[in-house]
Amino acid sequence: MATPGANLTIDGQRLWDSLMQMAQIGPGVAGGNNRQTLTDADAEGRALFQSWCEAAGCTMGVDQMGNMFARREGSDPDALPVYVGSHLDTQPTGGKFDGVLGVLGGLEIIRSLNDMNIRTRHPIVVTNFTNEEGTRFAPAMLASGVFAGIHTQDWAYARTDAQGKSFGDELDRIGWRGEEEVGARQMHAFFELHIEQGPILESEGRDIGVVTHGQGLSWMQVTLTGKDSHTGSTPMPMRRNAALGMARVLEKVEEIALSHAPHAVGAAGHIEVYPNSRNVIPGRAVFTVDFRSPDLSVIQDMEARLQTETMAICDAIGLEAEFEKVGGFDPVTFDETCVSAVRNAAERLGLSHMNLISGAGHDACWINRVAPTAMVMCPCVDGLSHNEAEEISPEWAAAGTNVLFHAVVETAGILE
Ligand code: HGY
Ligand code: MN
Ligand code: MN
Repeated sequence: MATPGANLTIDGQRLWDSLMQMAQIGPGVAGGNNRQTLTDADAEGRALFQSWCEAAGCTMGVDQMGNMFARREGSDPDALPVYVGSHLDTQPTGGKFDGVLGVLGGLEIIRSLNDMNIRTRHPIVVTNFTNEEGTRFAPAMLASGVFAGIHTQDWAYARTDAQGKSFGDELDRIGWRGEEEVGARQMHAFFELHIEQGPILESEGRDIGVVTHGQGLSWMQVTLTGKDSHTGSTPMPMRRNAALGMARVLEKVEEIALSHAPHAVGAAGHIEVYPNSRNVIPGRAVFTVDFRSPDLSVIQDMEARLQTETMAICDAIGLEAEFEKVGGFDPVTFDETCVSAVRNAAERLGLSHMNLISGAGHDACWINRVAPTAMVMCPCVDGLSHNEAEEISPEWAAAGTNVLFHAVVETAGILE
């Protein structure tokens, strides 16, 4: 097998045009995207992606979680395919590149191999995993989690959104429940290109992140129960204010994360108070605490202290507390051989690079359980993501995709 030459590069303009065209689907209100999973916009984005893949000569498979697999044949049909991909769903105030770059970067590899009439030994499969974000149906990385055997399909189908709609019903409604058994596919390797979603690469002036590890994540949903009562006529000592309890707990979340500086992080992005009426003291508060660290023992310590501190706060102001773990995964170490393929590609292409621990969760974190896996990262402006102002440069997109291209093709075996 040949090693890809430095002249093996993708068409950066075509990639950028595809990114901008996909960004037209499910537009946000501030220039980004709101293409949440299993919405009509998601269905539209899926259809566009399928049309592009079929135009590039791929055959499309879809599994029972709606995961999409666009296959380009190799010379050896029995060889396990090299998979490459990410996710097309976005946050409600998402950017144009989170996930999408990894899916359309994979498609650009197929398009470039076609242009150069290059055959690989192993087939290559470009993948779109359903519901990576976990914003509409918790947890994040739901469908790649079912694929990797972490969650059962029935449990995933029963997950509901804020309107009480179930994952399974919504998947059927948009017509993207495929026939394939989830997880039946065997992978030779899996590569995911993703924007960093943090400030390190840009501040270090590096083009490429060689992702050696992914930090672990804990999503703990906390329900505080007090008593609805009148905000005007209820004397202060008689109040059982669930929102006050939540505020004090969130202050403790900040303290707990900072006590494990510099790597641990903590916050709550999902917050609900009931009945959420201007003149009713909230009798119930429901929120999800998101703790992360590269060190599992730190995550466990933060979870334990959250419960201890919450109980003390509740005792002091007459609340009850319930805890439910609604998502999480242990810190991830990616496959040495795949990571080396990424690093060698960056070096061969003369791109500045550095080792990186992924701050965000990705489908690759679950797929790493069932196949040799690695990630490529490119910088993003100010490290900003999960914000409609998320931005990358066409040059960063092309550099990341070229590294992905070389790592995938080297692993798939390029024929002379
Ligand atoms: O939550 C995460 O890290 C990912 O963006 N779903
Ligand atoms: Mn993502
Ligand atoms: Mn995301």
